[in-house]
Amino acid sequence: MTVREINFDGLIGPSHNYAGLSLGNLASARNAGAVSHPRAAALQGIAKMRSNIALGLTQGLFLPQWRPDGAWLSALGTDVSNAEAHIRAAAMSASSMWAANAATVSPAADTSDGRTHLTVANLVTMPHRSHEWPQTLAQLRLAFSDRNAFAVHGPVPAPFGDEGAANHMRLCASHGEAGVEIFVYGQSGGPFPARQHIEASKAVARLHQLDPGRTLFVMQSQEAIAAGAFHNDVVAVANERVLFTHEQAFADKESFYADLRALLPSVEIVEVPASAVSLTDAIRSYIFNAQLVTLPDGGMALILPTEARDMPGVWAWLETMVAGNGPIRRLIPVDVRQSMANGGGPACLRLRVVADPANIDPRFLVDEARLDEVARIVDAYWPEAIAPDDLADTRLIARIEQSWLTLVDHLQLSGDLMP
Ligand code: SUG
Repeated sequence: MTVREINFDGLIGPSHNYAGLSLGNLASARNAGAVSHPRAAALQGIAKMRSNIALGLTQGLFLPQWRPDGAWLSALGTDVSNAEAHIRAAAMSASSMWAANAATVSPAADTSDGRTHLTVANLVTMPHRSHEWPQTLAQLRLAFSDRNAFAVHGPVPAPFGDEGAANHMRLCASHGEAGVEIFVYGQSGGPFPARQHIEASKAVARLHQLDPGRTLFVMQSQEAIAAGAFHNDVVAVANERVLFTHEQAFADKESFYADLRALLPSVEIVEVPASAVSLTDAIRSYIFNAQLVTLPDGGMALILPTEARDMPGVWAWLETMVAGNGPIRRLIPVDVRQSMANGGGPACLRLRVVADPANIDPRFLVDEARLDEVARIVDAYWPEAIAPDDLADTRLIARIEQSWLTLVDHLQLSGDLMP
């Protein structure tokens, strides 16, 4: 059995647009009303996947969702032509691209029944994301249908907000070994919503049959949420025995670090001080919304957005870090600017699953050749640009629907995923 980390990226959908829907996500607010470029966006995401494959990493793919979400509009007693603008925008959102919010994943080594558990995130805090889970769950049930290897759970019930892996970290000696799972939650009361509720985190830990002695619940700092860290993965990322974090990410970092060190003595905490990179600059540059990966030669690399390279102070700190003796040896900037303009960096675009690829439906795994095919469809069908007023245009809607149908048909998933 070859258990390894697989990164499932959400392909950026043909309805990608900037509707300013996410209160507390500063990039989404800043770019509200801007013209989006869905084709370029999807090709940027594909280029990131290609670059990760070239590094020797295993790559998976989640499909965009059917948009506009007619089932959701119908449950609201309307349809895309008659809906109010904000409801229409929510029904058209391509937000499922941010696969880190698709589910929380606990690898088999951590669970008492020896299966990999996945709980689809309910995303109840933001209306445009609250209707993602049924289509996400349908894909998870297909991709991870092997019941000996996987257990796929439905969403934790409202009102307990759950935003999936974006608020979950796992530290371990190596991917295949038992780890410490860390659930990061927020407390409401600040200027922006806290999207991850502690009761949702506790429910996921129970559903996944985790060892309570190796599970930590850690509160996000209020300053981090107020500065725009709407998910913990905007201020911290973990891989194997390394935690890369901003010093202001957690409400009580000393007790968190002490608990972590007691459970995993080999843990290495790479902390970025606020004196070097302020929370504001961390969130502008998204240095923590990076994919921290173990390369086949054993060294670790940080796959981070080009925005981090474009901020001289931030980049200088990172270059000093990799020149030192720490565990992170390489910096790999990737251009995902279209996603970044809605607050989604390289780490938001992927869901990590530690498993044996042989147990996964191969339609959800990609190599260079399959990405070539997907890129050809994106090139031929995805709209070039979408302005906010276009969302009501029936020709645009027909094109978005045609794009999705062509892709899903090509990947031989239409029989399973038709809305
Ligand atoms: O939920 N943006 C997403 C970004 C999610 C990033 N994911 C992680 N950090 N893991 C969000 O706020 C903006 C959509 C808009 O405004 O049109 C949006 O949904």
